[in-house]
Amino acid sequence: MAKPDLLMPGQMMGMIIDQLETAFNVHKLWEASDGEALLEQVSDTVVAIACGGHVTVDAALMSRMPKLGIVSNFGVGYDTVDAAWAGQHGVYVTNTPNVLTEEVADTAMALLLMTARELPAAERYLRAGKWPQRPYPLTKSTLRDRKLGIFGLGRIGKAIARRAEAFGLDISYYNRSKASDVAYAYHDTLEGLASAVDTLMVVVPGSESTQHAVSTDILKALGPNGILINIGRGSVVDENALIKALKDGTIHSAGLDVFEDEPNVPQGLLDIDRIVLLPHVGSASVHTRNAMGQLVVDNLLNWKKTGKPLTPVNETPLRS
Ligand code: NAP
Ligand code: 8YV
Repeated sequence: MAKPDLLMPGQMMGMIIDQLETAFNVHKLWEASDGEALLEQVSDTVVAIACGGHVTVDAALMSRMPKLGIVSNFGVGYDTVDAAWAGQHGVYVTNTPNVLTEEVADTAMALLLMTARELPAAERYLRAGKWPQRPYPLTKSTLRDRKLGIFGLGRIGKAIARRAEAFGLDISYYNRSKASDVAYAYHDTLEGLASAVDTLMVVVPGSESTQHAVSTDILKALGPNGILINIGRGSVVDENALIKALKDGTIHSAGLDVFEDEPNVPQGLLDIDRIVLLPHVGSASVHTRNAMGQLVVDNLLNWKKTGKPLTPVNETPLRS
């Protein structure tokens, strides 16, 4: 029997491609010399899409595929996929929750420590041969006595909170709804949280409701001793407002793993030496990326076999 057609708009890990090719006829859009011609050729028969990274799977693309049943996304965040449209049109969207939670929480804590203690700048100082002249200056900030506010206390937010408890930090959070399984202090607005803490950890998904939620007003509420860490999505922070707040002392520092226009990082951020900038490496170990890749594959194979994927997103719940 002929294998069903699957569209892969952007390059994915070899272990994903190899496994999918055993069950699907995989069409690699990124390799096509004429992408539009490939889409013309396969759109009527494509039943599945496998995607990830910065590739957008929007209504315009999905609506060209009358037989589409599933979009399997590499990553727990799926802001690049129009899941609302998919839900309204009977198309499953799946993501990769849980398998990356602990890795991303490790990275978030590392980023917080690196930022508070200026560790990357101190390392650059040593490599530049400056240590023999004089020791690296004492850091203005410390993790000691910090109050950590978590914006997005979900799977990853809770894993960060567990780590932060061990570091002796006072923890509070803001979500749209109060979590029933934790005793951390809850704030029902982001402004309320930012006013009550000096360290804001962003770990919410990118969405219309979180777009530029971290604004000039939120940074002012965080205050001059404030540290902003963003491990969630670049779109959540107004980058221009952040650059201004860092330059004029509205907040003290920032550690960012995600940016508004990845992989482009604004010069205004690159120019500030004391802040810490990572190239979206929250989940980027071989161990965790393989686990994510396997879940992308398993969602597709399970759907092909049973009609149901393993981890559909909220907008596309399992159908009986
Ligand atoms: P999750 O379990 O769904 O948690 C998301 C949390 O955000 C929930 O507690 C949710 O609570 C809250 N939230 C959502 N929209 C909100 C809003 N408009 N206002 C306030 N709170 C809101 O997801 P997760 O697995 O922890 O992942 C979180 C995000 O981390 C992902 O979506 C992704 O963007 C990011 N991420 C980044 C990396 C990286 O490499 N840097 C890696 C993995 C994930 P309520 O629904 O109650 O509001
Ligand atoms: C991935 C992520 O790096 O899971 C997410 O939401 O941001 C990261 O784990 C990314 O999705 C891979 O493209």
